[in-house]
Amino acid sequence: MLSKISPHFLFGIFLIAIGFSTPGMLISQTPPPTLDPAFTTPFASELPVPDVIDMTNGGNKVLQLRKTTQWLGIYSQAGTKLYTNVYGYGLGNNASYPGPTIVAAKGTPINIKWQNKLPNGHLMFIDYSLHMAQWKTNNGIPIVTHLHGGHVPDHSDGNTEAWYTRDWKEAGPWYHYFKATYGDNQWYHYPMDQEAATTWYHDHALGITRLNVYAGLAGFFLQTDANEQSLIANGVLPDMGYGLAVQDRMFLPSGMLYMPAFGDTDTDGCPAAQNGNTPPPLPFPSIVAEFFGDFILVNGMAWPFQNVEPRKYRYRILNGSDSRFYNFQLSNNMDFMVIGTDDGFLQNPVEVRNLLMGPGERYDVILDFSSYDGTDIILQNTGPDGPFMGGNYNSDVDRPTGKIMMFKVGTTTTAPNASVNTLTNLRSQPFSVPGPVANTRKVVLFEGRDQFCRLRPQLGIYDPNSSLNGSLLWDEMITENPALNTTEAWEIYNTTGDVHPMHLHLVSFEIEGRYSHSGEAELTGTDPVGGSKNVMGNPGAVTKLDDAEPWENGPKDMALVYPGQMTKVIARFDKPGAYVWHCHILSHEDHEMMRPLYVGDMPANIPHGMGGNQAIAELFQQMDQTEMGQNFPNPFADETNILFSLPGVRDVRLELYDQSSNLVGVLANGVYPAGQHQMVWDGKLANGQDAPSGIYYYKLVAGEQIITRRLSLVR
Ligand SMILES: [Cu+2]
Repeated sequence: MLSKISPHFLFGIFLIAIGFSTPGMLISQTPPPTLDPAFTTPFASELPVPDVIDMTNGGNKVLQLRKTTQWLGIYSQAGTKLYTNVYGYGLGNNASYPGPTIVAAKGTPINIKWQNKLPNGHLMFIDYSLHMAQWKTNNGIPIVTHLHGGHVPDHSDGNTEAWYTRDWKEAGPWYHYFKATYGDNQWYHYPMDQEAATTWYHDHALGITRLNVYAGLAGFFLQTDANEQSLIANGVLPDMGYGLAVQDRMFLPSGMLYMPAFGDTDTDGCPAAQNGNTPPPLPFPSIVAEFFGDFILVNGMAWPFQNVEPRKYRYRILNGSDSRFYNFQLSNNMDFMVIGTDDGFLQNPVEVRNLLMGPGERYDVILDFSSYDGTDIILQNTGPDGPFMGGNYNSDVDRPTGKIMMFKVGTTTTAPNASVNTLTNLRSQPFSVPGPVANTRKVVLFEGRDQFCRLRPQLGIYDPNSSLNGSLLWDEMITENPALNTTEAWEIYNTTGDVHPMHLHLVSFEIEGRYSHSGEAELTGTDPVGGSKNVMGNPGAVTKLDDAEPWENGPKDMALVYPGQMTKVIARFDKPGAYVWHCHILSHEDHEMMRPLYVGDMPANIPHGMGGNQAIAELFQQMDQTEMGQNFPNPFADETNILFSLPGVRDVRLELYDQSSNLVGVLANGVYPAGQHQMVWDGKLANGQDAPSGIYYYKLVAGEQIITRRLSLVR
């Protein structure tokens, strides 16, 4: 590994360029310093409650996706509030992160137009080497909104390849297909034909889902029905409850969102590194195998508190994080009373001391504060700051990520206590998916290496008689094709060392149980892009280990699949068309751990497998998406860092201007390779003297592209 730090002096300005990415050279890059979570005192900011858009009477709404600036409860070392640029959803100009909570009722269909108003230049660094949405840089950012847990027609599901840029200027292949097939495809139709559920909407654009969600594109969509309304009206449940969207994040010292973009590689088991070959250089910026932030946000606020009364409260907890599993517990050792799973109620509430949640999962819980007048109760997390491999985790609750939020219990009540208890019937009969099971399929989770030797999780099939047996890329031939209006059992085999939270679109499934199996991944060669092709060896006779956990016995669209195990789910596929299934670790989903799911007869003209993989190498060369972040720290006194990223070799000039548009310095001038580059300005003018306090502009000219940003020097 080679670490290259090249000091240059241009017009007397000191700059450092870190991390040149030159073809054929191995790279070591130095990540920028990040904001220390210790500067933010936990439980000092109130829990935000997103605005509610009540659509229980039906109708149409236009929600706009916009860039906005929001205070996420974080502080600088000096104790000042830091503001953060985020993406949000909202009515008109009122974008917020998380987006407003949509409430709609069974039997009353609604329509939503998700209007993309995001500007050019993503908040996060983009890895163009992934299989991803292909758009031109001056048309905004591709987005597509998926209603997670929604039972909706395929044209309104938010298919990952039905993305579109600002004002539908450009769109993905499935957008065009739906438009050609169904006519207008700007309005999404939600038929509201499912039971009360804690669904949520979030971005799903191919290859940048993790970045769009990280930047803020998520919100609750609560579906209600007559049963739930009667439980509330009769005082069994308190009300519709509070959504708690739990997400981990990292920040730069300026308050800017940060996600590591330095890929890690290890050539063991890498097809491209075999036979003495040198693997291609890692792309920069690069996706990381998994992401774990050091700040915990609930509803977009770092470690908030909520004032509550000594009575029962209802919470819809969402793990909206990229990769982090939480093992929630309460500091006073009280139980969570689980009343519902992802997509509906349990038959009877189940009390648990610990609540394990993988990314994408929701649990509907009651917290009973009745006997805790005047106490502070902390929602804690004993889950790991790394990949979750199952087993019992007991990580320190005193670390920053061991704390989530605080409930401050008052001493008086203004509302009657709800009557719900473990004997309450929340639904007329236990949830089960109607049979008979018409087909059982064996699908497999793999971990291999991509063409750059990066760890790459994948899905695939176990079918030794098929030429497609083994791991499959996103755009290889569709293998999951249930017949319309049939029930299937999916046996999901895990051959990796990690737990993967698996999500199926369209359906609410039943977790039938978990089994042991003997199938192990075997590397058999190279896939169409030069990564590894694995197959699963004979799984042997499977042995049932357990039924679904008691708190999982409701309608689910997420299933945790443990290492060395098979999880069996039963689902009914009752709407035709194109859907997907994937791991909900967003960094896995964006890196090939997603596959199409087509229900019913497949038309010949569907746009799947239209050369996306063949185009990756070309795309990486062609994409002209230069990016430059906000300098950090900002404001600054001594020195500040400016990061920019180039999609290819570019002629670059980074100029510095004062408020009167006088050129006061040049921070970079020359031909720079593809990748991320970091410049440092030491606050000195060309003559070596300290620049005066004030506003300055830094302007990046990279080939045809110009990006200008503002910085502030305060001495
Ligand atoms: Cu995964």
